[in-house]
Amino acid sequence: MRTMTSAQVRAAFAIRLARIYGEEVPLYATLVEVSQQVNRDVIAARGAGALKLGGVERVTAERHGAIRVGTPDELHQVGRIFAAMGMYPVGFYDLREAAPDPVPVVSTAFRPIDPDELEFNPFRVFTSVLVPDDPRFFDPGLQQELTAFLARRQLFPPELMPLADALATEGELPTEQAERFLKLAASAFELSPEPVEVAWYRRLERVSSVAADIGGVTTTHVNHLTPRVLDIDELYRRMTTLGVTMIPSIQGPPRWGGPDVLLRQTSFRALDEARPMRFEDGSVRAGTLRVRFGEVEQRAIALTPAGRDLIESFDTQIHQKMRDEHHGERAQVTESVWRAGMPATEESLLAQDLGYFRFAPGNPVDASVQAGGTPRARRVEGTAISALDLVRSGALIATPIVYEDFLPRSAAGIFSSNLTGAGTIDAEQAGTVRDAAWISRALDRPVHSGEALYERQSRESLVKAVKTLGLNPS
Ligand code: OOG
Ligand code: NI
Repeated sequence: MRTMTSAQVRAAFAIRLARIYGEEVPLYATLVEVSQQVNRDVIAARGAGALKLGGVERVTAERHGAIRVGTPDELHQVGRIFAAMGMYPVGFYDLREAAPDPVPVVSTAFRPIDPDELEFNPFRVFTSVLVPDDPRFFDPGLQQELTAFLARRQLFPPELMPLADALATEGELPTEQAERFLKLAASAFELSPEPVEVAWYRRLERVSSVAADIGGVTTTHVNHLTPRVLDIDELYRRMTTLGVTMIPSIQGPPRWGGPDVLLRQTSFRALDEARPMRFEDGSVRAGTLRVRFGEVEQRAIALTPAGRDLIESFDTQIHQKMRDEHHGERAQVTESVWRAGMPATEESLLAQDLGYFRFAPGNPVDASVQAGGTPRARRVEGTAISALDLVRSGALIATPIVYEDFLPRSAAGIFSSNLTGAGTIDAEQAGTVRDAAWISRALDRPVHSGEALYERQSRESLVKAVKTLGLNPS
């Protein structure tokens, strides 16, 4: 009997969503095409070095999706669907705290957590859940109506859920059932032809256009699907040359002349999409909504908590400099702050334990390197062996671990740069408590920490490489 594994279903699901999204948002095809041209050019110019953060097949196929749901029950179902495809919740993002444009959602991302699974297909989905009972956004009357509206709808067909559970438990399904799962799961994220109830949608939109996108309709859809590009500045230039209106900036850490870090993202502006609308007199007419956009991203090395703290401190410095002095353009100030404070090479990121690396055995080892032990550099557990010394002697090869997660500030920036209106918020009220533990309870599964996963990958690769070299950590 032919079967499909969870990983194969994940890869196929990413392709199906791309087909759906590409038909719905034609400019997406241009974005993918330009991304792939840029990737080919970067690989031609930089060779293998361009691919140390992921092989060519991985990067070419790599996408992240973004979806938005309304209730803990819907989130729970989403968790089952993604578990079927080997995708698990990682990280917690509170977009309600995002200045200057708070959005009434909290989020996590579903993704593979095992390095081999990520290399096979790294498809991930940024998933937001509405907080309809947050009094800063919704008054008591609206809270009640919204909660009742959400409780009545069903996003996923009942036939899908047992298929999802079987695939999650078995790790594979007979091909026919896997195909059925794929069809049902993908079509749940297709844009619905059902008319939008205009009065209800507009009421929510006055609070937040994201609230309207989630709670204003009885279905859900992919909000965006994001390809990965190896040079996002070049992608931005080429899209602009083609006449596509991009958001004004690239979000995330700057390009500054040293190693790129974490994640940089940009997007083209949300476009008018035709949606049938039902008006209060009962008539249905063609209308337009503007909620979906085309995002693109460049991924780089994952930073340790110390590395994250360091670049946070740059933001404070940049802010102060822009305020206190006439330093000129923000881009120049940013670059000078980064150049002054950030180690200029990957090796120095390793030396100061600011970035995560995985290790592989290099040249046969010279025993003398075992003695040293450079301060702050990664140690082989239970020994005085320093990974840095082994790397410097050529005994170990260190490769940066790619950042697989999201950045709360960029996510907020992406949300807000595509909003149709400012929305309203009552800052005097206390927010409803939502945290990683809440998401974990709603999903009935643990929410992983990205940092813990990078840390484990780094440590395990180090122990293995050192054993291969015959250094046997105790
Ligand atoms: C999600 C926005 C966040 C990202 O890449 O940071 C996001 C949304 O608009 O639903 O996708
Ligand atoms: Ni995104």
